Amino acid sequence: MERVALVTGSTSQDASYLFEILLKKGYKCFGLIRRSASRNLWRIQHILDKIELVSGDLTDQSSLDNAVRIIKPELVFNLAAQSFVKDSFASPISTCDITGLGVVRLLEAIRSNAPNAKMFQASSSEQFGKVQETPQTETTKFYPRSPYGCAKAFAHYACINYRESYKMFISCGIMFNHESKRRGEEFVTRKITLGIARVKAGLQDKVVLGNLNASRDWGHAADYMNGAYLALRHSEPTDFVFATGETHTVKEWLEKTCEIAGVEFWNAYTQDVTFERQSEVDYLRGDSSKARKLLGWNPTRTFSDIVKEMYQADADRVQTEPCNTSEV
Ligand code: G4F
Repeated sequence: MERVALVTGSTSQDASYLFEILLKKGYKCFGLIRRSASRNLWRIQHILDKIELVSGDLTDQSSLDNAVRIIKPELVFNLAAQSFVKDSFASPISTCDITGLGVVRLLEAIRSNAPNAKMFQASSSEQFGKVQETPQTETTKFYPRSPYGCAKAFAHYACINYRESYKMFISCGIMFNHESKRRGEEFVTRKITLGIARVKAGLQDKVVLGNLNASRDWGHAADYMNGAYLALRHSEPTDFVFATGETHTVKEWLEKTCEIAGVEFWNAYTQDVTFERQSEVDYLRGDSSKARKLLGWNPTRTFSDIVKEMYQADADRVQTEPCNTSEV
C-alpha cells in the first residue's frame, strides 16, 4: 500500500528538509499551503515536481477536514505556525489562533477523518521560557514568555489530551532552535550571517541587533526533522526533546561569523532596542537523552559547522544577487 504523508507549513525551512527525508523513504508527500504563501516556494523549488501542494489553512476548519479526508494520510507533521516570537507580541490574537487553536482544528480534522493517522506536533523550547531547571527535559515545567510560547504550550497540552482521551498516536517534539542556510532572515542567526556577508562585500555598514546576551541551544534543521520522522516510527506516541545540549550566546554566534568572514567583530554591529523583546527567554539548553536512547537520534552538526554553512551560503548569495536581501 502506498505510504502517504501530509506536512503543514510546506514552504518553511523545516518542511523542505522533512520532504527530502520522506521522499527518500518512499512516501507520497502532500504539503498544505496557504494561498498567500504560494509565492514563497524557494526552499522547496527543487522538489516541487515530487510533492503535491494542497490549499489549506490552520485557521480554516473545513480546509483541514477536506485535506485530511481526501488525502487520508498515514503520517501528519504539523510544522505550521506563526513562528516569529517578536511578532507574537504585536499580534497575540492571530498568533494564538494559528499556533494554538490551529492545532486543535488539525487534531479535530484527524479525529474525524483519519483517526488512525500518526501526528507529529512541532512543539518549541520557547515553552520553557523563564526556565525552571537546566537542562530542560520533557518533564520540565513550562513558563512561556511570549504569546508565541503560550500558544505553543497550549497546543502541546492539547496534543497530550487528544492522545490520552482518544488514544490517537500523537507525538510532540520539543524543538530547540534549529537553523540552516534555508532559515528565514527574520531570525537572528540568518540576520547575522547574511548581514556579515554584506558587510564583508561592502554592501552594508553594520548589522543592527537587539539582545546579544540571550543564550540558545542551536542545532541543524535537517537533524531535527530526522528526529520528527523517527518520533513517528517509534512504537509508542510520546514526547521528545530535540536539542544539542550545547548553549551559545547571540554574541558568540556573531563572533564566530565574523571570525569565519575575516571581519572585525567590534566594527561589525550596533545595537537597537527596537529588536529587543517585551520579555525575553534568557537561556535554553536541552537534554535530548530520551530521543537519543529511544530513537537512536543524534545531532550530526556542531555549532561551528552550522555557522560556517550559513555564512558560506550567504557569502555566495551576496556575490550572485547583491541587491536581493529578501527571500534569499
Ligand atoms: O532567532 P530568534 O528570533 O529565535 P527565537 O526567538 O529563539 O525563536 C526561534 O526558535 C524557537 C525554538 O526555541 C522557535 F520555536 C521559534 O519559532 C523560532 O524559530 O531569536 C533568538 C534570540 C532572542 O533571544 C532574541 O531576542 O536572539 C535575540 N536577538 C537579538 N537581536 C534577536 C535580534 N532576534 C532577532 N530575531 N533579531 C534580532 O535583531
